[in-house]
Amino acid sequence: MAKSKFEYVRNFETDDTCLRNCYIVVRLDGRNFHKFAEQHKFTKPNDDRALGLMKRSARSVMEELEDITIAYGQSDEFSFVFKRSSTWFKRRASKLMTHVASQFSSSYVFYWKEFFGEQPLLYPPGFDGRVVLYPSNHNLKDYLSWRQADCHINNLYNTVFWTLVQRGGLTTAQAEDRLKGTLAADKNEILFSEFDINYNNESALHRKGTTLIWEKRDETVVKRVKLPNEEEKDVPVTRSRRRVEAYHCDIIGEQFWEEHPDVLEEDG
Ligand code: DGT
Ligand code: MG
Ligand code: MG
Ligand code: MG
Ligand code: MG
Repeated sequence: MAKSKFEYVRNFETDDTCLRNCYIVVRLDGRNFHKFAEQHKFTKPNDDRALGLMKRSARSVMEELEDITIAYGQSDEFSFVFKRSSTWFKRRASKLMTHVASQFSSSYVFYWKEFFGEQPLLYPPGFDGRVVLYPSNHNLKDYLSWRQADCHINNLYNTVFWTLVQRGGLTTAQAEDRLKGTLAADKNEILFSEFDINYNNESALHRKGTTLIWEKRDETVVKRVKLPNEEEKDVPVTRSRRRVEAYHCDIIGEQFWEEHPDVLEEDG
């Protein structure tokens, strides 16, 4: 077929193929969620409806898109890791990132009611996306550790801050002042000695964030089969099914990776 004289404009497209052998990480972050949380009356410091909706939307991303092996989320962000051998969309960064962002955003709106019930969604939320490549398992684990450490630091701060305000009767300015220059140990001590709260017993979802991975589970269903003699019989059929499982555990240490060796591919 003859090409039109306009065909050459294609050559203006830039090549954004991701380097081979690298894990492709797409991280999304809610746009101006400071305001979004205020307007939708998110509870402080953590709103389990909002976190549940983020997790549900991330699950939809993993189920609808190919080659994502692990996802990690906290607050208004989620990171998705494509396996290093993925050839989905020829590894084009813009295609991968925009598919993740749009699938996540539409899911966030689609599933809103499941988590917020009759409370209306007041305006369409948006999420930014970025792509980062990691060449080794070590780098990838450090990336995920960085996000989980961020979750920990913010959650410890927010937990003490809002406890001082909500239970201690401090103003937000006083709570801020009180926490200036404090270390993690000081914050734990305030919670423990003044409010009888052991931070380690707080919700794992809030302390550790959400990790999603694929897992194989055996599922047994009863099937009605026809025998050669035309009789019918119920027989149990066991199938191994892949499904997305959620964890709220430490992923900085080695234990998680030892228990889930299929998440990462061999280096080299
Ligand atoms: P950005 O990302 O630059 O467009 O601006 P923000 O406002 O989204 O800033 P970011 O992403 O650094 O911080 C996330 C905001 O979302 C932060 O202000 C707190 C809010 N947020 C996230 N999860 C919760 C929650 O469970 N409860 C409440 N009350 N706020 C939350
Ligand atoms: Mg930001
Ligand atoms: Mg944000
Ligand atoms: Mg954020
Ligand atoms: Mg098309």
